Amino acid sequence: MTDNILKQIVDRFATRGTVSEIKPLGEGLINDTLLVRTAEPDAPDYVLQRVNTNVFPDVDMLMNNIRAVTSHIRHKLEAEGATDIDRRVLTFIPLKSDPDKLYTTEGGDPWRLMVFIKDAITKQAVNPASSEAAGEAFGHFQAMLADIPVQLGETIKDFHNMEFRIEQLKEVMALDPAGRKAGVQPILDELLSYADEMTLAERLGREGKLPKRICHCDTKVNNMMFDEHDQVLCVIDLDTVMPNFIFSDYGDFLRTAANFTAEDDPDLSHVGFNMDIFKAFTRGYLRGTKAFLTDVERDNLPYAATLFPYMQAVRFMWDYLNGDKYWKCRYPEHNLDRVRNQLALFKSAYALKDEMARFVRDNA
Ligand code: GN1
Ligand code: MG
Repeated sequence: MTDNILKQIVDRFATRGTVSEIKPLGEGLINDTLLVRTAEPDAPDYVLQRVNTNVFPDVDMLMNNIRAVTSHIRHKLEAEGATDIDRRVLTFIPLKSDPDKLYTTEGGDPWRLMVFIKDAITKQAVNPASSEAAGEAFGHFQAMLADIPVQLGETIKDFHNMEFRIEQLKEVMALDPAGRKAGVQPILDELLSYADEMTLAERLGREGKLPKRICHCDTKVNNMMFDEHDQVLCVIDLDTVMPNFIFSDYGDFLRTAANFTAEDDPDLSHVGFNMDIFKAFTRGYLRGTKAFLTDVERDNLPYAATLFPYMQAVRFMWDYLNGDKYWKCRYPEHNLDRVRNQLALFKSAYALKDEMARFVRDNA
């Protein structure tokens, strides 16, 4: 895509300043993200993002959710008397032609623009101190959204529904479109042997023992911005904010932060569940969610810590068998390395469940 077309896209939005440079930003696996620099020192820089409509087919629903969430959080922060609000919640820019519209389809695909948060740090890994801050911040994020006055849409249907993810894997196994199944049969057998146990959340939900709350649903370490003092500024990447079991936000953070290595490290001797990160994050999360967490939710936090590496292994395997259509892959077996990594992380966490349960009990 040429700079000129990108500039035309940016020009649809009610921005300040003149664009001086547009360049790639970050490493998201789903949407394409660019940094838009402006020439004037007093004009903000922006983040331009193309929404992946294979993943998010209903862009109106998506942007309505995002508008509801960001304005609700902004009001909460104002009411709390928070300072530096522009760095603590994302600001999406409306179109010049329609102040109610937060995306353009100039050039064919949907694009949106938000203010680039200045002097913020994103991390691929955290230490115990920043982990505790993150736990409290995600708890606080859920608490702030507990009374959002609108019903949010499910931007990806059944996104963290473990029963659905198992069915999806079984479907692709039956079709085997890429002819890869025979080569990974032992891993499939191992994955599916945990299926009953790992679908506990859906059963508890059906029995009325587990509520759905507004969750972020992609609480990876790199979806959070920190300031120069290691304090969490804000949570980014709001596409998946939707009603879900709270396990989503708790479990997915630990999946990335408590792994001793990256989710695609092919060297499994590096993979393992870091209890120091678990303890720090859990302490922060229990503090941030004190006002609303139920006993069933709290007692199942160790299950949630195992659920997300498991779910991610199942999802990566689904994509591998399907011929790598969902996640960007840098080499042919990239998804399979991700599967092996997440399965190893799952087993490491699984072996620590009793220790986790003791910690949660003692710190509740
Ligand atoms: C995707 O876009 P990104 O990298 O934040 C995925 C997450 C996975 C993650 C694995 C909408 O997140 O659910 O955990 O990749 N998001 C979607 O790297 O599927
Ligand atoms: Mg991201």
